[in-house]
Amino acid sequence: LTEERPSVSDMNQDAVASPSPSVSVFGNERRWADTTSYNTKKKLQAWFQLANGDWELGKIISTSGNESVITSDGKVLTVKSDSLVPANPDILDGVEDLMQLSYLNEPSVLYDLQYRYNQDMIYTKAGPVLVAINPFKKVPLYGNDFIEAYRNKATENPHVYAIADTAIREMIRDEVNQSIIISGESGAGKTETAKIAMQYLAALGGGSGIEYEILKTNPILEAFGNAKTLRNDNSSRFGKLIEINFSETGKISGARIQTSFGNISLKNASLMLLLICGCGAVLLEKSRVVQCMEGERSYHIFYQLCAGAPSKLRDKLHLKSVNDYKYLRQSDCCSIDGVDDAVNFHIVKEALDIVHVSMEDQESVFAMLSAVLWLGNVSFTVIDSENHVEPVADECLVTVAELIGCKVEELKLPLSTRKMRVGNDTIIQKLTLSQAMDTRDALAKSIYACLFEWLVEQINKSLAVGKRRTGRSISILDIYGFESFERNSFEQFCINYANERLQQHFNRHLFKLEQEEYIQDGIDWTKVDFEDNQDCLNLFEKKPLGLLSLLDEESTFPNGTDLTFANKLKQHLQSNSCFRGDRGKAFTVSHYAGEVTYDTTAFLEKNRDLLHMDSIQLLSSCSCHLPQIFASNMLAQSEKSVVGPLHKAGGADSQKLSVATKFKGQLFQLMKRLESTTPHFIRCIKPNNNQSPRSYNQGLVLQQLRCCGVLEVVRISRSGFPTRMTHQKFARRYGFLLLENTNSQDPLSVSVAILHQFGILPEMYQVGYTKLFFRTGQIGMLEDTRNRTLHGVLRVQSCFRGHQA
Ligand code: AD9
Ligand code: MG
Repeated sequence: LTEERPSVSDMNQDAVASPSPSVSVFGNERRWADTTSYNTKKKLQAWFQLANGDWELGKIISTSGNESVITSDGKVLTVKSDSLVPANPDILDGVEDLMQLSYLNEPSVLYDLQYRYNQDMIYTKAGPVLVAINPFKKVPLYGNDFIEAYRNKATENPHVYAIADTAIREMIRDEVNQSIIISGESGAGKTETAKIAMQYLAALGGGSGIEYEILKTNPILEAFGNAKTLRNDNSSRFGKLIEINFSETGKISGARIQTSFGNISLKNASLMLLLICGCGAVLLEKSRVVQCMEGERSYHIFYQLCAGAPSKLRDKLHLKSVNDYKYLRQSDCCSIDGVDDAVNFHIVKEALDIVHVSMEDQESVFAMLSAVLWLGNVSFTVIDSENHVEPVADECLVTVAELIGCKVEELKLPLSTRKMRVGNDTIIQKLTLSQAMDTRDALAKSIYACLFEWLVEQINKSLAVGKRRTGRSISILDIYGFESFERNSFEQFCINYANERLQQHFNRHLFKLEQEEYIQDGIDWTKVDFEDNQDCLNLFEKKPLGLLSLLDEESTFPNGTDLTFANKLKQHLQSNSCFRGDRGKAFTVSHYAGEVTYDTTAFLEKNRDLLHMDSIQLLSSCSCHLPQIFASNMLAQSEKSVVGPLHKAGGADSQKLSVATKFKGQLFQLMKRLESTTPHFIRCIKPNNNQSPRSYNQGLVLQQLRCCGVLEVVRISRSGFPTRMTHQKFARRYGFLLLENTNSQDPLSVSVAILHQFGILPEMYQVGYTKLFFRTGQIGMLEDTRNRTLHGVLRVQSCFRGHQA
């Protein structure tokens, strides 16, 4: 090591000695910097910022006054000394945990991630959180050999497998359900990451064959719930939580699983078995069925069906090609590079077989899809001087009627009229062109959304058949990330609200609860501040004057419009620091991840999401195979009457939960479930906006790191004690490793004896009233010794049995 390359231990001392960095605020931007001014010593490496915002590494040649001369890439530059940011020594290049960095600042973190990314090491730890950078290409990190390596703890490289492995071990050790919470922007790799985690859980918990079925739910859910967007060719347009249940019952084949669990817990050693899977889907983006932006597509399944259906099915469903359908044609994008829709159709069909969706049900599903497509082609003619319309009774209308199983006249009725009750009388109102088209589209969206929910239900039923729901579970959450576009609508409003809740969960776990626990247990600890987003959540949730309440209120007014809604927000929320009313129909929310301006156009309509009674009646009475799903779905909603423009007038229109209220309910359920689990967080990062490999855009990565709180986590974890265990548990778990008997049976005395025997340094742990607290990495060594010892005992035992035999 040269002068400029101090050893790692030197650097770590340096890290301990240097004050911890803090967040400073520049306008709305949070930036990271070490608080002490950097001692601009000669020969030291430092980061300086280029005009485009990127950071570059240089070496300081000299410093005089407030200016330093540095060399970088053969160039000599003069820069302001206080703009320099300290760089880590080369020996810390590419460390696998950001916690190991001596200087924790933005350019150093960016560089570490980039250094690793360039070598296909896409995973990096940020203390307790796993950062995953999307490689946008195949990387040689997966498959059985890797699974084996992580299962046997033969490697410590950060990986999704390692997170899944920890989840399993902690589930067994602590007897607590676990969750793996995956977040990130659209296209960052959440869904792929979720699949990789499932792969590991399936491999370790498998044996009954059900794990194969669980993996097969992916192509089905993706076909029906994913679509090509401008950001991601396979974008999930719904959020999902997959719960994989483990049980102690059941047969297990061979000793493989025994060994993998043998060193975790002897009690459960031989009886672990992956059992059932529950899957919940929230807020499917319905509007995509009838409309999507240029260059985007509707749900994959439509294109797959058109391209891959065998001719017999095509005839039966009157299928045409993609370009013949208005819903699919309108966005001017029918195919995806490198994707064969026909081949994928067969994969989906096979998966449906595997999860036991009967042939008859499958055919009904396809018939409904075809009906949706044909519905989009239904056109209207004006029938009177008041611009009232009627659907044209052509091939389209006839085909829809045939597919859903009703008479053409029965279909015509809700597409041209609307029944309304005024007092005790029912009057029939004729529809104008735009009303009729809205009704047609609403019908199509409803059919599709119900179909999707029904499918999820079928999958869940199939995976749960005959299996007891016992034992513990690991849930994997793959939900849309924070979205901020040029134009943000109701969908972004809901998505960002959900992310605000998830961020709070993340904060609570990693910062708040953590620190509260230190204080409660009376350990020596200086409080660290973190960004709390409670104010923003209040802005959404407060009653009666929060965004959601005001939206629902306005949605119930017959005369409410997007403009009156926007005005109401400005009237009531202007004093909230997270809110700003903008010109016209827009308003801005200051989210944890940045400001987003929402355009309220169509907010009320999307929130009401009306399907008129006439349409509901049609869907519940038609003779197609699935009327019960529409009926049960609709009735369940209409019973909980909340919103409907004619509600106050006692109209016969549908009265059901608003979309925002339903979404909030689902979100609360989700949070409740997550709160009862030990969370493991994976933050996915998109390195560029072009979905291309080997391209790393510093600014883009930095913005995501800031959004998801990765840097704060490292800061807190570095200064905190992330591992903890009660005195009892610690004594019970490691007490048998003691070489000398302690005089006392008291758990605390036993614990202290263990700490001494293993030479754990005093600054590496703290003894609380009820628990022991450790800095990162400390417990690992103890666990290893424990596992090795237990493994040795098991081997000796089996040898002994061999001898006896
Ligand atoms: V969205 O919010 O659903 O629009 P995701 O789910 O975050 O988004 P997704 O997992 O779909 O992103 O990843 C996008 C694409 O990145 C995938 O289709 C792959 O082509 C690519 N990707 C992501 N992760 C990996 C990986 N670990 N290895 C290889 C990957 N490719
Ligand atoms: Mg996804």
